Amino acid sequence: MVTSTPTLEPTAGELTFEELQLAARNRGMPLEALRYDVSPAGLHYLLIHFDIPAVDAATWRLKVGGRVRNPLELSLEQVRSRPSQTITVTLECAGNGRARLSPRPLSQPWLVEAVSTAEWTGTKLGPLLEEAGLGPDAVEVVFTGADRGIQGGVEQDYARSLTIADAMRPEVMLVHAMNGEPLQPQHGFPLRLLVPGWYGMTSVKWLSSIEAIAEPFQGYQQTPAYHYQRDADDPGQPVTRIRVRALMVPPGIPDFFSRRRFLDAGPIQVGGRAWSGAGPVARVEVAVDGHWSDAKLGPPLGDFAWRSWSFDWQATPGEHELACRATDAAGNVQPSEQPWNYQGVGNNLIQQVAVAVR
Ligand SMILES: Nc1nc2c(c(=O)[nH]1)N[C@H]1C(S)=C(S)[C@@H](COP(=O)(O)O)O[C@H]1N2
Ligand SMILES: [Mo]
Repeated sequence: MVTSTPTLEPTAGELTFEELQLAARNRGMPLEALRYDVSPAGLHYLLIHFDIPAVDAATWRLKVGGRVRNPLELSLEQVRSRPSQTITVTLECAGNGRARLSPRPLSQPWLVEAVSTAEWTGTKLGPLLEEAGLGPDAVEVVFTGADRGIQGGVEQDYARSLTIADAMRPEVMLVHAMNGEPLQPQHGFPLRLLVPGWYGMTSVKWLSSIEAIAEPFQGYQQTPAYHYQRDADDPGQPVTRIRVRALMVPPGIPDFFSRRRFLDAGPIQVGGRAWSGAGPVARVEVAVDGHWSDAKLGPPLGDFAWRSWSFDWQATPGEHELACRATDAAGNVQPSEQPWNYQGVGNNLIQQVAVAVR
């Protein structure tokens, strides 16, 4: 085990060079791409903790082992020839919105653009685990990627676990294709886990092994990472499902440097997407200068995909503030004040967009 960067305390200071370095590697989805039902693969956001690993598809094998009766070793061809399904799934990074927290946890400094939707093709995980035959003492399944690095002073392969019950859910898949093409290197080629409805960290890329274990997994990315903590000493609660959120396609045209929005007076349709990992989106509202009205919901794209919404606005000259907020079927609604937590995860503050109407 190597010790490098110690735990980083949140800062109220200027953006650091290290954050810029992460932001330049891990792109967000430009918000104008909220207009697509399915994000073109080249616009899908990216979050890569370490380096994109070099994987040779010809020699790559998926190992399924640990507390199982029949350990398996599968080639990519064997995985691809299993029963296949394609589902449209919205992924969002748990750190989305982190950059606006104050003090700001030092990590990937997302504003709000760490969300995208793709059509993922692969095979259900459950039947594969049944073939391997989970032992009676198995309580969790650990998914390990081929990428290795150091975080929080701990050298590690990127790894996360799911309980057996979560791993057996019918929507949990091993996916080898995105938008009808083999996975691109940055999205986990040749195979990744996909856990619809959960924040992105759960969908382990560059999958190399699946291991059933008899005790809850204690790897770095499981704990302490991805917990809602008050401070460094708080064990916190694990981050799981995506919190409800709506975002809008930025209206009008931007100023190059500030990204401030300008538009012409008259009728304009404001629109965007809304999603939740806790059930379908039930309602989206738009506020113009603090006055809320219901937006129109578009057709659902699937149980785990964002939903479009639109709102007709008669734009009048002057400065205006637009906002949008979503409510899911479970009754969760976005907060109007920024909640804070030590890792800066699970932020779903209502988005506000200032526009100048001419
Ligand atoms: N092996 C591995 N899997 C990983 C990651 C990683 O760094 N390594 N990042 C996770 C995080 S934090 C997110 S948000 C999603 C991002 O998936 P994408 O880059 O395909 O959008 O992948 C997850 N899976
Ligand atoms: Mo993430």
